[in-house]
Amino acid sequence: MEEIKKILSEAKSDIEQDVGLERLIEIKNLYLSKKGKLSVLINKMRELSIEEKKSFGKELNDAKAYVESLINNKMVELEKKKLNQKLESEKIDITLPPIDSHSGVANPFYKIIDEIEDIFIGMGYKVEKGPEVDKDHYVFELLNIPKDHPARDMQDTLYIDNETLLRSHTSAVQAHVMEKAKGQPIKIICPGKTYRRDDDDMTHSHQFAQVEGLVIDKNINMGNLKATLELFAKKMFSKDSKIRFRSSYFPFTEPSVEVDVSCFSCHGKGCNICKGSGWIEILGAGMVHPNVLKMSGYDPDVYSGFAFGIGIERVAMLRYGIDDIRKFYQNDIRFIEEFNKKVED
Ligand code: FA5
Repeated sequence: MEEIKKILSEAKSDIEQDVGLERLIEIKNLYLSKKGKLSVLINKMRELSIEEKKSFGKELNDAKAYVESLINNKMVELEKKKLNQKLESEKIDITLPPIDSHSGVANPFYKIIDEIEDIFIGMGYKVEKGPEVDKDHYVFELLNIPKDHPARDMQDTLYIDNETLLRSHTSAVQAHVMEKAKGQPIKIICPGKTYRRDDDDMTHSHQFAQVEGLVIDKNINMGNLKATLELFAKKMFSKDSKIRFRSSYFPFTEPSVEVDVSCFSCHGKGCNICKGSGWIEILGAGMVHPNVLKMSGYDPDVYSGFAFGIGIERVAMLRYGIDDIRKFYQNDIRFIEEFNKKVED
């Protein structure tokens, strides 16, 4: 009995030391394994009477159970400690300011296209797409501009070979859409990039974008065109901005007009942006020429139509007070961010 008490107190003091998990398992083996200090005391039973065996056996079992419970409690305590240490080392201070990160923003150019599309979709237009690298046939021939026509000089074109070119206007899409429509009514817009050998300045770029519009049906007239463009201008700019129609010439429309909007910078007084005129030209338009209708399979005595080509960057410049078209293509992140702020406001 004395020995049980002695071993028990040894075990208690061993367990109470500042031990780790590994050492605790060693202690468990030291006292409770088959050859452990407490387990081997069973051999003493042989020397005892039946009565003594009973009380010694009980004392020994109780001692083993006690040591086991001490070890289990210590194990729970050590695991808790380990978990707390882990939590402490992985602690996140949610009060710290976030790391400054730059997320990408859409190029302003696409935001303007979205805005223009929304306005025309609201008027019942469908959005079409056409190729940027196109055939002379679609960019010129089907638009009433044959090979030796002087109107080809109106747009200095970038050719890839004799027949293939970078489209100089989105009007090329008119020809594609009419070909597909096979004599049926049309009401589409087509936004896209265009290319010309123009000299770059504040309002001109060799690469720019247009939105083409085309409506063909019975009884379409110039009044419909005017109302459509006026509504577009009112929605895109303020109600106060002024619009001016100037008669013009395009081989694929008759009559033809150019449409100007009052200059955003000088409000019509004249400045270097509008070259002193007070106006900035944003689009060309007109009634689809009977030859164009005929070439694409429409009877001009039954069908008529109007078309327009809007300069997208010019619209963006007017709408958001951007003074130089070249900023759209320089990819300066400061400009893109500043522009996005203006759009969100
Ligand atoms: C045309 O391109 C005709 N296809 C428009 C048209 C369509 C007329 C349908 C009739 C019917 P124009 O060359 O004027 O027309 O260009 C139209 C618009 O594109 C201009 O008003 C202007 O806003 C823009 N634009 C033209 N050249 C440039 C350039 N170099 N840089 C930026 N914008 C330009």
